[in-house]
Amino acid sequence: MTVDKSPISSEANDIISESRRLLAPRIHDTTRRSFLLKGLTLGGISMLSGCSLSDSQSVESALASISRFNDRVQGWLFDPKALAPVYDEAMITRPFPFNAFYGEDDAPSVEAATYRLEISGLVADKRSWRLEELHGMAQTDQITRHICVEGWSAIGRWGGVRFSDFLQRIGADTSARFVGFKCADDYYTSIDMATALHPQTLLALTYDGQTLPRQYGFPMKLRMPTKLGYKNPKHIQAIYITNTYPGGYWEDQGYNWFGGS
Ligand SMILES: Nc1nc2c(c(=O)[nH]1)N[C@H]1C(S)=C(S)[C@@H](COP(=O)(O)O)O[C@H]1N2
Ligand SMILES: [Mo]
Repeated sequence: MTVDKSPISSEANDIISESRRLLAPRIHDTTRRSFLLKGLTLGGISMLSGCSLSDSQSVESALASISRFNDRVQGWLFDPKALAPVYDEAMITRPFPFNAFYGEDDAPSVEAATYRLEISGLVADKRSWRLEELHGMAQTDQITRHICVEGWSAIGRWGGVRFSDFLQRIGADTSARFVGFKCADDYYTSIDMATALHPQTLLALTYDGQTLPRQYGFPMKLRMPTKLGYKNPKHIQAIYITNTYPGGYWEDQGYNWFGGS
């Protein structure tokens, strides 16, 4: 038998290390991690969840409680200052892949002129926003890799308003736990406040220097290179700040809620 010893391309290496970073919580303190994870035997699980694991319903609620536990550990390990890699313009994937829970032709068409971004929950200023007002705020651009759990990744360039600037502008209670998103296609998701405030989290209005195309999320998407694809909502219509767990379209079907590094 021959073993292929050819070096992995730097592109493949990048994808592997970035996926690893996104899928596994980054470990800064190994003692803390092993302390937390060693206890996760079946006995520990039943203690954690208060379930006897004797029927499928209690197994299911035990698993749900592990998932919540994982979210808490990941949130705790999230490093609010660590930056995701950025790439050169030459590395942008063309054409950029489309994905949604429906086909590309069914992506919603949102009317720019009548569009209003609705704001609710724990914020001082709940007035809605017109697109021109968002374009009037300071804009920034970044080239980052989008990783989808369906097994593909692609590099793209998104531009828009730093989400932390926006949250500050609307007087969001940044001590709240969650930011929730409702989309024009009935997709929905939510993120932790630490990621909402991360410097690379963008309220993206453009793709590759152009108005965000319809299928990629017009009029805006939240772009987070620290999170997996399904956490990045397109066609955002409403944003709300809350302490009540909002879940998400895929998250409610079993995908990990934290979904990132
Ligand atoms: N509104 C909305 N946002 C969504 C989705 C969706 O179906 N609807 N799919 C998610 C998933 S699973 C992925 S991989 C990315 C795909 O974004 P893209 O079309 O720009 O590649 O959008 C995410 N955000
Ligand atoms: Mo995805």
